[in-house]
Amino acid sequence: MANRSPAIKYTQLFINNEFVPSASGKTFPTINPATGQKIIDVAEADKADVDVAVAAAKRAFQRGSEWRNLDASARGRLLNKLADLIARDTEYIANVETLDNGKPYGDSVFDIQCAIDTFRYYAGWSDKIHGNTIPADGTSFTYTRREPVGVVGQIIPWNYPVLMLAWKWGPALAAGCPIVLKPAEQTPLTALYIAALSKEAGFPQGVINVLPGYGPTAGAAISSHPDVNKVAFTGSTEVGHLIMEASAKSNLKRVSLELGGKSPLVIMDDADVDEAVEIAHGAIFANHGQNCCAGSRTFVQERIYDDFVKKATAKAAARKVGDPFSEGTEQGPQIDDEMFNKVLNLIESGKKEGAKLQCGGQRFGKQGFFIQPTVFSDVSDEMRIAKEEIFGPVQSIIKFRTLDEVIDRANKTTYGLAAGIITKSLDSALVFAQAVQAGSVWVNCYDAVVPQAPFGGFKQSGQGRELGEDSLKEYLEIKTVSIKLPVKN
Ligand code: TXE
Repeated sequence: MANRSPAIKYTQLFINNEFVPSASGKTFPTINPATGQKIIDVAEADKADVDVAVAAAKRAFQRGSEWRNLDASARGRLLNKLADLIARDTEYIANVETLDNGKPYGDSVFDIQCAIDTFRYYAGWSDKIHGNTIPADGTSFTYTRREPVGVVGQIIPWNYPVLMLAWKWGPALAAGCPIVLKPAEQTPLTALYIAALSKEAGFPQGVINVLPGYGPTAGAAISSHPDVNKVAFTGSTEVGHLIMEASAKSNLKRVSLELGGKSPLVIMDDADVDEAVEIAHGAIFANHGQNCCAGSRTFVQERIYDDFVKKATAKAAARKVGDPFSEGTEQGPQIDDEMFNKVLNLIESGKKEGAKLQCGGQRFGKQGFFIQPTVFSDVSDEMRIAKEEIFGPVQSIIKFRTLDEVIDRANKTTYGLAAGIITKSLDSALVFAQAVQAGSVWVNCYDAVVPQAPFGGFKQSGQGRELGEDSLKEYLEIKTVSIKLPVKN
C-alpha cells in the first residue's frame, strides 16, 4: 500500500557490511521532487571513502577469501535470497523509491518486480558460466576459464534507482565480482536499504559496498581508482566520455557505458492509428520521459499525420499528473530543479524554432518539479527538440514520406540506443530493423526490455551490453590454459 511517509532506516555509507559515516563527516540532503522539500540528510562519500570501500572489496576478492571460496551455485543462492528479501519488502522499498524519485507508486512496484526478475535471472547463471575446450594445433590440451574481472565500480543514475542497481549487481555478483556502487545523488535511499538486505541475505563482508555522493567527487574517485578493475556506468553521454578518459588515465579498467538516446519511433501509414497512438504515448511519456530509450522522435507517415497528431494530443492532454502516491496518477514530478529547468528550456526552444505546441508546454501546479505532458507537431530534424535528449514528457511528432527517407533521418544522430516501428508490413518491419542503427529494435511494441535479452547502444549511446548473457561477459576475463601432452590424440 502507498504510504507517503515511510520511515527512512539507513542514511550512512555501507562499507564492509556496516553502515558508517563518511570520513569527512559531511552529509547532503536528498529532496522529495513532488514538494521540493528535504527528505533527510545522507552521508556524503568522497575519495577517502572510496579508498576504504575499494580496499574492502579487494579483500573480499583475495584468493582464499570467503567469497572466492564459495561454490558458484552458492552465489546463485545468495542472489535468489536477495531477490526473496526484496520481494518481502516490496511495499516499503516502493514507498521509499516514490518518495525519493517521484515516480508513481505503482511504477515503483513494477520496477522492483523487474529488479527481482533480474536478480533471479542472474542467480541462474552463477553456475553456468562455462569455458571451452579448444582443438588447438600441436600437442597441447587447451581450455578456457571465465574468471571474474575483479573489483567493479558501478555508477548509476536516478531515473530507475532500484532497477539500475539490479542490472548492475545481478551480472557482477553472478560472475563473482565484488562491488562498489555509487547511487545517484538525487536518489540514494533505496540502494542503502537494499545494501542492508544484502547483508541479511548473507553476502560476505566487502562484497557489496554502497557510497552515496556526487559525481565529480565520489564518482570520479571510482572511475579513476587504480584498484578498480572495471567500471559500469549509466548516465549522460557527457559523463560517459569522462569515465572512459579516467580509465585511460588510470589503469585501463574495463568500461561499459549505457548513455543517452534520441530514439526514433516510426509509424507507417498502414498502422492502426489508435494503437500507434497508444504505443507512441507510452514510448515517450513512461517515467515522465526520463528514460534513456524513450521514443523521443515520433516519425509519422504523411497520410495519417494529422489524424495521429489529433489523437496523440488528446491522449497526452488526458494524462493524469499529480501526487505520485495517489492511485491513478500516471505522471509525477521530474527528478530535480535542474532537470525541470532543462526540460522547460527545451520546450521554449521548440516554441521559438517554430514547432507547433499542441498541448502542455508549462509547469504543472505550484510546487515540486511537475511539467505538463507536452506535444509538439510540425517538428523538423534541425530543431533542438528533435536533436537533444530532453528527458522529459515532451512528444515531438515529425512527418515523413517514405521508409527509405525515414531510415536515413532516424539514423542521423550521434545516438543509437533504441528504435521502433509500427506497421502491418513484414517487409517494412524487417528492412527497418536491419537498417536502423540501434541496440534494440521494437516492432509493433516499445520498451520491450527483459532480463534475458541484451540492452545497450550503438554509437554514442554506449559501449557493451547490459542484461542477458552479454552483460555477464562485461564482468569476466577469459583465461586460456594450454597443457603440453606427450602425444597428440
Ligand atoms: O547525468 P549524469 P544527470 C541524461 C539525460 C539527462 C542528462 C543529465 O539526458 O538530462 O543525462 O543527467 C554520476 N564521474 N541521462 O546530470 O551527470 C552522477 O553522480 C563519475 C541519461 O543526472 O551523467 C550519477 O550517479 N560519475 C541516463 C550518474 O553519474 C559522475 C540517465 C549520472 O549522472 C560524474 C540519467 C563524474 N565526473 C541521465 N559526474 C540514462 N542513460 O538512462 C556525474 N556522475
